[in-house]
Amino acid sequence: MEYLQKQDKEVFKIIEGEEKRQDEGLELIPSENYVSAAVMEATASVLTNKYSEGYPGKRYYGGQEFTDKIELLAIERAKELFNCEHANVQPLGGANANIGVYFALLEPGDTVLGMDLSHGGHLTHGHPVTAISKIFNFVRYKMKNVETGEIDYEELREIALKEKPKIILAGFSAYPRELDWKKFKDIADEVGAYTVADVAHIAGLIVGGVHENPFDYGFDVLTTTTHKTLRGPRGGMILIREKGEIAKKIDKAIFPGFQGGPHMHQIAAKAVCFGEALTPQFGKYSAQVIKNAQAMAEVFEKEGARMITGGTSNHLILLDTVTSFNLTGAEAEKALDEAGMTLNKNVIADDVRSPLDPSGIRFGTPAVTTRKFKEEECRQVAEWMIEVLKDVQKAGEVREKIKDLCEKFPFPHIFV
Ligand code: DSN
Repeated sequence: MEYLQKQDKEVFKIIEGEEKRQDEGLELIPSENYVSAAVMEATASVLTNKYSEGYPGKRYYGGQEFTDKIELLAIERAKELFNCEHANVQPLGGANANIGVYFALLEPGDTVLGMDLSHGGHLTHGHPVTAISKIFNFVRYKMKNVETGEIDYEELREIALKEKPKIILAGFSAYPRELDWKKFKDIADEVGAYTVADVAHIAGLIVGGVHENPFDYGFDVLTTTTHKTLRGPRGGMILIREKGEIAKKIDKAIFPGFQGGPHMHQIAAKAVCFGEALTPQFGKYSAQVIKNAQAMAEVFEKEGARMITGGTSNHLILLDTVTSFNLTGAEAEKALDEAGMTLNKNVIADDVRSPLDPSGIRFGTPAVTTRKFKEEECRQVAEWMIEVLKDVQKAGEVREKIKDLCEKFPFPHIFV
């Protein structure tokens, strides 16, 4: 960053501070990761200068020789990764991807059946605080058993038969288990609904071959971000199983429907990330993410701590800190932050506390696995977490140990 350093020391110093924070602390937020230097270079490239409204071959500005090539390359790689016929790589984020799908497939007032926020769903699955909840009608399903994580598929079917949703949305941002894609698809077929899976959290696990792909069960559409387990730049994407009407409607909904010019530098970085995800190393990475999360869960289990669903089958863990350590989610987040472990407070199923100070925390292993942690290091991190959660005064002491560990595992810049 030599130019930035010379021209604007103020900004340079802030970014430098963030780099140090990322380097010396542990990133345990399950929706974050470290990108490769190649992804970063593409993100910082001259493509940031270019306007490209439209789609390859059909743009509203001149000078698209290279933007068309990069978008087509990203699309081809995305299709190969997820085994589908169409991809829209323009959504600026996961929320945009979900909203684009609603506008493509629904009329105002139509119903979407999605997962309850406190049971793991996402704001864009129709929480009343969102703008989309004023346009569409969102109804919710939940887990049947919070201790095992089993979704109440019978209730889901009953709600679907009663409410006649046009979309059944399977997906989550805080659920530590796998969903039964087939059950969702069967219920959707019974009521004539589209099947949409929001795989933002598990996209990397799917393309790495360690979680099932909803397209294998006939899902119509997948939405995702590109920066979580997929380990790419911040951004979103929509994948459509078949070329045809749904794909056309989705393209129109994104542009000109509700986005303007796509961010071509991000699309270039998405192409780089997809290239990385197509390598065999990525499959090993994905498998290790889950092994690492399960190693952490074992330590919490031995401690007798209460994890929502009793453990994890993916990259994340939800811990009830009030029951286990007599700390609210906000208190736990703060203490662990002071110890150099970044994670987030999170509501747990049917939480009686507010989202700003809920009953639990959410953490996971995508970033530390990129850092090359294996089960041994993850078990150690879980033990340090417990030490701090039992006695918040230990935060400073643990921070030093984490700094030492981080020195041994500097976050890597080159992956392939
Ligand atoms: N903000 C993301 C997460 O942390 O899960 C979801 O969009």
